[in-house]
Amino acid sequence: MSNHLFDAIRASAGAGGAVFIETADGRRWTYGEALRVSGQIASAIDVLGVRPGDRVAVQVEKSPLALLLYLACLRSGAVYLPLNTAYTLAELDYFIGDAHPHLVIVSSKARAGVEAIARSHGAIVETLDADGGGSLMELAADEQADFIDAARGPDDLAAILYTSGTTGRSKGAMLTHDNLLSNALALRDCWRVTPEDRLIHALPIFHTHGLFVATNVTLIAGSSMFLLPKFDPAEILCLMPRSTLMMGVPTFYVRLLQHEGLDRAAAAGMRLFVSGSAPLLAETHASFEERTGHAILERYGMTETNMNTSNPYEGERKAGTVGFPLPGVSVRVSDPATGRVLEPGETGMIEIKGPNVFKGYWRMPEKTAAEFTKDGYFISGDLGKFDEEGYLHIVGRGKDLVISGGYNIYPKEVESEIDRLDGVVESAVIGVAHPEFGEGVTAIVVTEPGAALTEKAVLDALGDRLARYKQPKRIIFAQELPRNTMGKVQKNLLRDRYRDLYQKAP
Ligand code: MCA
Ligand code: AMP
Repeated sequence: MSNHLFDAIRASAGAGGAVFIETADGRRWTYGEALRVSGQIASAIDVLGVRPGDRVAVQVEKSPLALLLYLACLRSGAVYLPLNTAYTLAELDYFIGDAHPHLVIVSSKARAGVEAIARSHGAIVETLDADGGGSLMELAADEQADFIDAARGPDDLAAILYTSGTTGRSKGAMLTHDNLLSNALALRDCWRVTPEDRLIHALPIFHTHGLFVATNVTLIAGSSMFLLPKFDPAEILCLMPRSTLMMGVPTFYVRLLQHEGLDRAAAAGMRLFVSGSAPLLAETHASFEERTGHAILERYGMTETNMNTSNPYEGERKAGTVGFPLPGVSVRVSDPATGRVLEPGETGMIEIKGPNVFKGYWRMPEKTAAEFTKDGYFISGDLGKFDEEGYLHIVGRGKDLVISGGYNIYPKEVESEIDRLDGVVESAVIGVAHPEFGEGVTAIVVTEPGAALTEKAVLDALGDRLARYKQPKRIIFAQELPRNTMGKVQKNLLRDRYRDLYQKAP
């Protein structure tokens, strides 16, 4: 019996004594220990009644055990469903109701709130805390480590990751064992990751970037990582002399550049800096190279497709581009109106096909069908063009999406929450250039005559409805929203009108 992804991880995990994870306090987890403990957790999950194909929803703080829980789910054949720790109970209710997990794992302090929601959807709850406490590890401690991994083929589901939906509600992207394995192998080879590498891991582990790109590549290369609970520039600068690799969103690099400790000496031992999840400004790329001597390598991916393209390891890492298609991945630019595949220099819809592309949206066959072309390419919603040298440039988004600090926010979801408030006629949520987060979520709100709504009142009302990063940085009240002759709100005009909102006065 084989388990497609975990067998490959096991084979590349290297000698049992090699270090997989080191935490800031110097605690080390070897690959041997990771195998043993993930086996115990897999046994505990089995005892709790989780069967292959069942979903296990996980909303826990980042920690080594949280990663071993992910491995345990792969081994038990469960479908791992990570959830942003910032999600409110209202948001959690939707995910649990939609995915119908058998088991929900949260921190001990969140248990009381989540229990009723889970029970109403027929799920059981266990706990896992950042310090290793909680009921799950109590159960696992009594279990054997020699768990027999469930048989899972390339096409079986390994994970569901929710992506924000253009129509408001999130869609669960179903990712298979081979989606994850093929991508990890391609990235390991492209970025020349070896057992000698040590990654600075400061990303959250509930999204593709921190969970699959950073963690799966480490596992499949048999390399090691410093696992940090969150991004802290001073801590990262301290770790650089003992590290070789870092992966981050553009905000990481903007914040590192604000730190006076960032210079050539600090980064001398580093081999590679990777950026993704949002556009890296060419000026950030240039400043970083000037300060450290390193050209950041930018790559492009999506939850639905994992990684699609990457700038080269050897050869020019062209600022403002996302490089070439990964081996085995086909990327094309098409005319959205006619479907004609465009020539270099022509801008159109970026479309993707390959072993990296997901199986579809959980229980949404029509939405899935709508996102693919007749010949099987996934329609990304990103607009781009290839240049004459074959580098892909992302020039805009065809989808109404705000990316703030690497997190995606769909305006419709925020607008729906604002529109339900008393005194609100309508609202438009846009992304406005922000020096630190790339884009800042901004709401333009039209109120009923005489309504006494204030910016603070709107923000307070959103407090327990939307995760913090989705909440507008500013609320602007307006008499009306600009509309075209079809009655559609002209967000481009609003983006233009408020484009300097977050720029500091010179
Ligand atoms: C925190 N805040 C934010 C964000 N993060 N606001 C908007 N956007 C954000 N991303 C708020 C906090 O709630 C707080 O608000 C204030 O900003 C300052 O918090 P701070 O502690 O400074 O923030 P932080 O904890 O340092 O977080 C910033 C961060 C973090 C490090 C950039 O957001 C982050 O780790 N982002 C990475 C996201 C990521 O991994 N994306 C990958 C998705 P207040 O003061 O009002 O309370 S995967 C993906 O996109 C695809 C597949 C791909 O290609 O990778
Ligand atoms: P997500 O839904 O979190 O998977 O985010 C995917 C989206 O992030 C893509 O469709 C792009 O719009 C954006 N994205 C990811 N990487 C990059 C990049 N390097 N440059 C520009 N946009 C990016």
